[in-house]
Amino acid sequence: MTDRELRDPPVAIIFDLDGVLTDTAHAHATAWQKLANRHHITVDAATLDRLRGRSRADSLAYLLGDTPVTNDEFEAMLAEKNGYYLDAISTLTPADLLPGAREAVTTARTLGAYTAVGSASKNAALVLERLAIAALFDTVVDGTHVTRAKPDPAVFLLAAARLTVPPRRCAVIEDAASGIAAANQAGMFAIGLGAHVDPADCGLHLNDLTELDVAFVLDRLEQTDE
Ligand code: B16
Ligand code: MG
Repeated sequence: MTDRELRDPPVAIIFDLDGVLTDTAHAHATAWQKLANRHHITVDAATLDRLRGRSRADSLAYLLGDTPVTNDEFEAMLAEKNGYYLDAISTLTPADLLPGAREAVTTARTLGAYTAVGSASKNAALVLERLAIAALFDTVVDGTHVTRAKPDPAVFLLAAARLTVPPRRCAVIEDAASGIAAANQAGMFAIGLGAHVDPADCGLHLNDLTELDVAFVLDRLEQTDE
């Protein structure tokens, strides 16, 4: 899997994608807003915030609430929202990596950790390719690989299993409450970024990735066996 020197016992940092490595969280919110406007669904900032990190289908079900739609209408709305999202990210380039993102991943690798992406998005491979960062991850688990979405821990547990690193020696970096809940449920060290997570739910809370002390996190993961 890798030719660099890895720590023994092995440790891993699992990065969420949207809102952690790049600001596509904003593009998702704009796409949901467009869909809502076109279908006369009322949506406010608090509702959009609750969609953060959740799968496309879970998000639409939440937006619709009790509004009855057929399966075909539901699928058509999912496709419509994804069309708006794909339009919004059509100009994505490596310049759209968030501050500190590339440094955090490369430092983790230099210091001997496995690196992974754990995203709910079915567009994760496309986004990583546009950011030109896919090669910096030992494994990528996304919405095409799991059926149960965050806050279910499946996406993070599959990443840990692929890397053969026990969950207690994995850290997860997340911008969404649903992702922090998934990390805690997985028994991983939950690092929350920004204003959309409750610091009380996080093992560590930072404003953004420029504040991340990777060496501190890796040392802490190693000590979970002591
Ligand atoms: P898609 P993450 C999540 O990605 C987004 O935060 C969330 O807003 C989106 O609904 C979900 O992916 C599904 O994305 O429609 O592209 O399949 O934050 O888990 O990287
Ligand atoms: Mg996210």
